[in-house]
Amino acid sequence: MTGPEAKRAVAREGLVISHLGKSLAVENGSGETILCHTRRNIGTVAVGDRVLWEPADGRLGCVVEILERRSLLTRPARDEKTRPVAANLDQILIVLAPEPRCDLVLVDQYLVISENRGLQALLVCNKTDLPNQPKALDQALAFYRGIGYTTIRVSAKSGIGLDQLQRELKGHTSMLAGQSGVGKSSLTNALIPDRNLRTGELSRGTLHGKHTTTTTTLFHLPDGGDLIDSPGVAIFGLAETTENDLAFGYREFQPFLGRCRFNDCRHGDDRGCAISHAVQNAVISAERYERFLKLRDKLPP
Ligand SMILES: Nc1nc2c(ncn2[C@@H]2O[C@H](COP(=O)(O)OP(=O)(O)O)[C@@H](O)[C@H]2O)c(=O)[nH]1
Ligand SMILES: [Mg+2]
Ligand SMILES: [Zn+2]
Repeated sequence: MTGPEAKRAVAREGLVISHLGKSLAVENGSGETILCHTRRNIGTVAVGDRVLWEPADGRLGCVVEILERRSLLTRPARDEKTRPVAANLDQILIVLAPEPRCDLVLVDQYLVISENRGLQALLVCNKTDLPNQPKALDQALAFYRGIGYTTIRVSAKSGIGLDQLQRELKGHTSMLAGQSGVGKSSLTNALIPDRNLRTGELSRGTLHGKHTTTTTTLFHLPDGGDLIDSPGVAIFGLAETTENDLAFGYREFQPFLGRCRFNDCRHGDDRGCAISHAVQNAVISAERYERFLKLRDKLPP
């Protein structure tokens, strides 16, 4: 056999669990990790991708095909328009904490992406062991619960709430999202005790000695399900989001969409806007609406 025939004969399935420089760590059917390079022209491989790979020299391999994706999260990139971050997710865990101070515009942004990609979103409030729990954070959580999101209070440090979190993760591929320092890597550590991940130090970090997750990595949870931890704040942006997507991403706006006087309503000070009318009647939260307008004005043209 020659050409594609021969290649197909030895290609096998694997799961991409992380990027290591220019290589990929691919897990085979027996749970072993094979360092792979990627054949050119197959597109950019993401953590969570199911792929076909072929053995190369020694313990190395070559990824030859990306199998069909259930979902794909991307982030803005300099040269390309976007870059894939994680594939085949079905759930996003938005992690909040008393410190660093909670950025609700960022929370809304994650929720907009979740709504538009059909991903479940869970709000996880970490560091509940700290004595000082800001009232604003509790109020924000109560608000999101009120519009139908599941919220969980946990502590990676004391272990509070981790059993409930584990139940929510079972059977899903979930990704941790949230500002740097909220405790994403600490939660990964706590959920996967036999992994010794390095977590950042908010207070003790020095400029260069700061340990943080340096690469997006997929972990298998002991009770079932997979968890992806990724460094950085803007793990995914609104690069591919239109104004319509944004309004749809505010789930409590959905019943009002299509009811504005004008088809091209931007839901600002437009006449006959059903959304701003709902805000005036306190059916939609004014603060959420303010954040919607803020994000609307930040969307790329
Ligand atoms: N008190 C307390 N501190 C925590 C908790 N989880 C994480 N931290 C601390 O918060 C800092 C940032 O944690 P890290 O996991 O690196 O955050 P990441 O940037 O989101 O991955 C570290 O100093 C952790 O020790 C928690 O549940 N309670
Ligand atoms: Mg981290
Ligand atoms: Zn409108």
